[in-house]
Amino acid sequence: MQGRELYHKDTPAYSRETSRCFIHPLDLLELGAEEGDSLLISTVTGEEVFSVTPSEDLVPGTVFLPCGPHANAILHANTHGTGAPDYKWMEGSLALTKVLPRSGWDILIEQGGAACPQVLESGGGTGNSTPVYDVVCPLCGCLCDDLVIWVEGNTITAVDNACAMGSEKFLSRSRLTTPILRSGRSWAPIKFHEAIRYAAEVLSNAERPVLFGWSGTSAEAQCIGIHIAEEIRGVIDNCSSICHGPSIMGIQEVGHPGCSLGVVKNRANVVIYWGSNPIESHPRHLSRYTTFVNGRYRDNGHQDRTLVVVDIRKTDTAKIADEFIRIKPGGDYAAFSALRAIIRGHADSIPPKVAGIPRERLVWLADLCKNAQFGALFTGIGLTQSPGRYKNVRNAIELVDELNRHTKFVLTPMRGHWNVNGTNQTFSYLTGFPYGVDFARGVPYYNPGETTVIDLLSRGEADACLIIGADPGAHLPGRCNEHLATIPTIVIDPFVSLSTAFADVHIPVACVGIDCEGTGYRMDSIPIRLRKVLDLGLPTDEEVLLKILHHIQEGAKPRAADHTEVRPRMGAGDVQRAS
Ligand SMILES: Nc1nc2c(c(=O)[nH]1)N[C@H]1C(S)=C(S)[C@@H](COP(=O)(O)OP(=O)(O)OC[C@H]3O[C@@H](n4cnc5c(=O)[nH]c(N)nc54)[C@H](O)[C@@H]3O)O[C@H]1N2
Ligand SMILES: Nc1nc2c(c(=O)[nH]1)N[C@H]1C(S)=C(S)[C@@H](COP(=O)(O)OP(=O)(O)OC[C@H]3O[C@@H](n4cnc5c(=O)[nH]c(N)nc54)[C@H](O)[C@@H]3O)O[C@H]1N2
Ligand code: SF4
Ligand SMILES: [Mo]
Repeated sequence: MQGRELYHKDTPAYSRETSRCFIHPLDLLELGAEEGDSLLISTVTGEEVFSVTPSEDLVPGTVFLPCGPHANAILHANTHGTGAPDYKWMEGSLALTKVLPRSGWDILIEQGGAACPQVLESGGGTGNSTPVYDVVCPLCGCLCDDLVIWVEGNTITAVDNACAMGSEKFLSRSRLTTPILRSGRSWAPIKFHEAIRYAAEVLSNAERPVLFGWSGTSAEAQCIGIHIAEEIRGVIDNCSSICHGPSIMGIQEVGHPGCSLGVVKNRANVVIYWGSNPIESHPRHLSRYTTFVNGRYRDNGHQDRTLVVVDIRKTDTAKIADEFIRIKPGGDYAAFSALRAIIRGHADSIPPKVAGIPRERLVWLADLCKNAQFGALFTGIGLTQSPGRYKNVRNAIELVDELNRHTKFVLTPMRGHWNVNGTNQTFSYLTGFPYGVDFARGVPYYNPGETTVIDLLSRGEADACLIIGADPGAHLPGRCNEHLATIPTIVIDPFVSLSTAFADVHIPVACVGIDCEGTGYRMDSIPIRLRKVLDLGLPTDEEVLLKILHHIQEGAKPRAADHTEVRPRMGAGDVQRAS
C-alpha cells in the first residue's frame, strides 16, 4: 500500500508500491502477461515501466496506477484552466517488456534531480517507553485525536489507535537533522542561519517566486508564509490546487451545505462515498465518524445506516458497502444530473443507462436519498481530478440542494492532508482567496489555471520556489519537476522527501504534531491543536519562516511610499526576531 510508505519515500518499499499497475486478468490474458511481469505504459507525455498486479476490481480496458513518481512521469501537465491535472484520467497503451521498473529516485535524477542524501538512523527503544495519551494524528483530514504514542528518550517506539498510515509517520526514521546544501549532484551540511539567509536571498532576488505546499504545516506557519509572499510579491499556492481546489470552485459557485463530522456520526442514516476510497485514503473515517460508530440517534452503528459507494472500481470501501454502484470514468456529471431529474419527478425522461448505471439503480438511489432521515455525501478526488472537475462538484451540491427540499442532506469533500483545509482558512482569512494567490501586483489576485503551481511550473514561469509541507517531486507531473530542477529551490521539511532531489537547500524542521505544536483544521473545518510528544531540538516551521521574513524585510530596499513593515497577524507571538 502506497499510503503506508508515504514517510519512507527514500526506501525501495515506496518505489515498489508506486511502480505497480493494477490490471484486469482478461487484459493480462490478451497481453500474455502475469503477476510480477513488467509492462511499458506509453502516453503522449512519455513511457514508464510498471510491475503487474492482477485485479478483478477494475473494468477490462482500464489500468489503475497508484499515486507517485511513476504515474506522474507519464502524466501531462495540462490543468484545463483549473489548477488540477488529469490525475484520474490518462490514455495510453501497454506492451510487455523485460525491463524492470525504476526507483522513484531514478526518475527524479533523470528529471534533473540530485541523489538521495544520507539520513542518520536514530536508535530503537530498550523497552522503557512511556505513553502520551490523546495525541492528534498529523496525517489525513480525519485528524484522529485519540492516539497513544509510546516514547523513549527521543524516539517513538510504538503507536496505538492510529491506522497503519498514521503510525508510519510517527515511526518514520527518514528525518534530517542538519540543513544540507546541494553541490553538484551531492550534498554538504550547512548551519541553520546560513540556510535561512540563503533562502531569504533566493526569494528576495526572484522575479516570480512561488511558495508552494503548506498543507503539511500549521495554520500559524501558513500565516507567516502569506506575509512572505506579500513582501516579495510572489505567488503562494497550497495543495488544494492539485487536490480539492475544484471542490472549492464548485462551492464558490453554489455554496456549501456542510456540517461537522459529529453531526454525521449522531444523525446520518444514509452515507455515500462518491469518487472516494476512505478504507485506503482515510482509514478511520468510517469507524470514527460515519458508519461503524454509534451516534446519539444511531444506537446500532452500521445496522442503522445504509452505506453506498459510487466508483469506477470495486474498491475496498465498495466491498464493505451495502450497495456499490459502478460508474463509467468521467460519467459523474451526467449521473448527478439524472438523479436531480428523478428527484424532480422526471424519471421517465432518463435513458436506460446513464454513465453505465442502469436507470433502475439511479431511481433506487434517488429514493434512498429522498427518504433518508439524514443523508451525508462525501466526495473524493475521483470527482475533482476527472473530466468535469469543479462542475462535477457543483452538480453534486445542486443534487444535495434538491434533496434538502425533502429531507436533511449534507456534502463534505474528503480533504486529504491533516491541514489542507487550514490552508484555505488562513489564505482566505488573510488574502480573501483560498489558494493560488498572486501578489505580483501588490494586492492579492487569484485565478486557478494561471496562478496555480502546476501551471506556473509547467509554463516555466516560476524563477524560484519554496516548498514546505508538500512533496512535488513525488506528486506533480514530470514536466513541473523538470522546471524545478532548473531554478533555485528551497525545501523546508522534517523528512527527506522526493523534492529533496530538486532542493538547493533543504532545511529540516520540527514536525508539527510530533516534535512541535500547531493548529490544524479537520476536513469539516473544526480547528484542532496538535500536540508535541518529542523534543529533537529542531527549529519549527514558524521559527524558520519568521527568520526568513525578517531577513527579507531587512534586506529590502524601501519600495513605494505605502511600504510598511509586515507584521504577521498570527503565529508570530513568542518567536524572537533574527539578529
Ligand atoms: N493511502 C493514501 N492515503 C492518502 C493519500 C495517499 O497518498 N495515500 N493522500 C491523501 C490525499 S492528499 C487525498 S486528497 C486523499 C484522497 O482520497 P480519495 O478521495 O479517496 O482519493 P483516491 O483514492 O485517489 O480516489 C478516489 C477514487 O476515485 C475513483 N475514480 C477515478 N476516476 C473516477 C471517476 O471518473 N468517477 C468516480 N466517481 N470515481 C473515480 C478511483 O477509483 C478511486 O477509488 O487521500 C489522502 N490519503
Ligand atoms: N498520480 C497521482 N498524483 C497525485 C495524486 C493522485 O491521486 N495521483 N494526488 C494529488 C493530491 S490530491 C495531492 S494533495 C498531492 C500530494 O500532495 P503532497 O503535499 O506532495 O503530499 P505528501 O507527500 O504527503 O507531502 C507532504 C510533505 O509534508 C512534509 N511534512 C510533514 N510534516 C511536516 C511539518 O510539520 N512541517 C513541514 N514543513 N513539512 C512537513 C512531509 O515530509 C512531506 O514531504 O499529490 C497529487 N498527486
Ligand atoms: S485515519 Fe487519518 S488521521 Fe486517523 S489515524 Fe489514520 S491517517 Fe491518522
Ligand atoms: Mo490531496
